[in-house]
Amino acid sequence: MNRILYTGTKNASSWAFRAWLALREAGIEFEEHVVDIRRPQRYANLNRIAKFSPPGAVPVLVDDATVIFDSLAIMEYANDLAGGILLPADPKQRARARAFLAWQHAGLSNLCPLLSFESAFYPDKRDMTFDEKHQSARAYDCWEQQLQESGGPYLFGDLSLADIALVPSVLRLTTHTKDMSRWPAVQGWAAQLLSRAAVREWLEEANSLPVVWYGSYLP
Ligand SMILES: N[C@@H](CCC(=O)N[C@@H](CS)C(=O)NCC(=O)O)C(=O)O
Repeated sequence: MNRILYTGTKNASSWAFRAWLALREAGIEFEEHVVDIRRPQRYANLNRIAKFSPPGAVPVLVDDATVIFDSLAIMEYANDLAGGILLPADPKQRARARAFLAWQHAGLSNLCPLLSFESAFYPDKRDMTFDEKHQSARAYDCWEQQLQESGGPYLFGDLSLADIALVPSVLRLTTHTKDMSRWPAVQGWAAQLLSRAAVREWLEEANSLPVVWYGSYLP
């Protein structure tokens, strides 16, 4: 077996985090190669990735001769290798879980570009804009309802790819939201997700790195 996951700088690559986490939660063995995606070395490093992976981005999973170059595809592959344990067995619930994955993959109502993953690690957080508050409240309402329907502790009862895909967003949104009291189930779910061993392992390393600052963070 020769399975290599090319990931990114741990406080700067939410897509790599999702793929890495899905493989870890699925119990799949892999070798990890961290690609430094901070500027300016980002360009040379990603050019090297582009030699074997068309988008020239991370994450990429190279499983023997097979190159899987998108976080969502890697997550689904991790689930397949683990016999489907990371998606609900019921087809309707599985489709709902995939809808959550797709929403996240498409940028979560444009919240991800506004509040970058990097910003989750800034020691001082700016106030959210009106639009960010509105969009994040919409996401929280939806997660709250889903958690109430399933009874938790995760969105579909057991941990699934839907929860895993949302970890980076949960981190960046909850660290910017001053009052979560309207969403008690989301608060419990977020605490449970962020305390998982694999999540803590990634975040411990991410927190030890110098922050990756973007001037565009300030409105
Ligand atoms: N849709 C891709 C997005 C991957 C992505 O944008 N990765 C960033 C790092 S988190 C990257 O490598 N960007 C380089 C680029 O797009 O030039 C996925 O889900 O894997």
